[in-house]
Amino acid sequence: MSSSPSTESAAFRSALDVVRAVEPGVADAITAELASQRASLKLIASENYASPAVLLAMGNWLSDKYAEGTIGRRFYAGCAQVDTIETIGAGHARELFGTPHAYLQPHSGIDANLVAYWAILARRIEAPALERAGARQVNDLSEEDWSRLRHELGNQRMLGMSLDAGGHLTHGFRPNISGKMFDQRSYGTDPETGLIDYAVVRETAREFRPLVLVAGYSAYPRRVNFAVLREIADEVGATFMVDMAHFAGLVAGKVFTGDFDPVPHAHIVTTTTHKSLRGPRGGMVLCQPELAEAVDRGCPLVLGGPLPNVMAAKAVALAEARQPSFQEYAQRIVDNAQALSDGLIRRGSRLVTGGTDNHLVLIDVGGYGLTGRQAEQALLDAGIVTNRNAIPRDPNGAWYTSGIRIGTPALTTRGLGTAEMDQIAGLIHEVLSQARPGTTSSGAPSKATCAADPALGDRVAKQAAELLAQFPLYPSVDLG
Ligand code: DSN
Repeated sequence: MSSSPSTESAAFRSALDVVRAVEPGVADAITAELASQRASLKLIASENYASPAVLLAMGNWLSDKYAEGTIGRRFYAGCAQVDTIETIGAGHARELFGTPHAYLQPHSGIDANLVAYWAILARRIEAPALERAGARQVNDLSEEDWSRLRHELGNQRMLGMSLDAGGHLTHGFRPNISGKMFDQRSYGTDPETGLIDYAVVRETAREFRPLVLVAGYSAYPRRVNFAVLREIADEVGATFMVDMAHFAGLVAGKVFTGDFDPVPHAHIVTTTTHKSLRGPRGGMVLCQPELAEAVDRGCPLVLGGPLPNVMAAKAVALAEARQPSFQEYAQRIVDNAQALSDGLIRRGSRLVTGGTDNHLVLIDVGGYGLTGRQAEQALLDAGIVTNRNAIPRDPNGAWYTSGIRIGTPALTTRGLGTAEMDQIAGLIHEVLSQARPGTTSSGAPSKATCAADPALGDRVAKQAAELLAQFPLYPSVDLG
């Protein structure tokens, strides 16, 4: 059952009136944010629009409650309602993903990954060390055993996808904490096809023998065969972890099934809840029973106190994702990404891997003679919101980059379809083919600036606005 437009408008208006009475600047910024989101052609692959029910579940007194610990085992009294909410949310997650255990407390995808790494280390390194020493917990260890265990915990190996191939910072990128917690090595993609070469992953795993094999991506436009990766993990004795933050909605919506669904293949799966899954900003961990106890200790051993109001919103979003309409939505995300990709290729764009089979497309803007930073700016000036992203073996590095990553979850929520995606491909191509690399104030070439025709930018922005006007965002919310 869904609420009526007038109820939703009244709810948001009343909430804003209450905020405005205390700090009008904040109420005005919230109102302006809705106007800005309504006016933007949002192609950021990691963003979406949560439903009014999800948004409203977050704004209440659940926010006041401390609830460290886990369901039925808290470090604070008075957590009955938080237990109820976390139980409902975890139940939805278990049913939706077909997983034995779900942990809703991580505040973000990075936090979820840290909880997972901690749980793997706790289970595979700490628990056997305690057993060997006849100790119940680390505080019982002798100084010598504790020192040996700390050394062991700090010297385990991780094999993950490299950042420039589309992996995430937390998959062992050296500057990130994951690259410092673990002795890490990366697998990339094939220079010809741009695809993961499973034979190379196998070879690297055999040689490196990681404790943890990580799969998942934030900028890889293809499906991943998790069955093959699990086989590799088993062969070398690694725990197989999948970070499905980007494509959780495609798993929930049964677009990725069989070998391409990570849940039956991985020992542990992490995700955000706000990308293609369309919930509140936050994270979640799903795992096999042997890791459940260690995962549940995530707070307070890794995380700060859980946010019960956000867990309430996660529970609402997971209930929404169990509706049959979510499966249609997930399929439309991929149909739209493929229409966008086809439209770009037809017009001459160079795409990493030559297309997509998920929710994102990675344009190699070197084909337009631009850096990612220049392309991002030219598109923004034309009302198209994207983000620059490194491409495999990027000649411009991680800051300027040579790629533009675009994704369809948000515009699909808004109702745009494949015909509109083709129009958008036309607008993107037009802007990028007209933009030229800029110069610094002294006239030297600049990787950061671009020279674009303002009249073209204005015309494309107008066309984008006309397109968006046909697909109102939050049509049930009228702030007056
Ligand atoms: N920031 C997310 C993304 O845009 O993919 C990943 O952390």
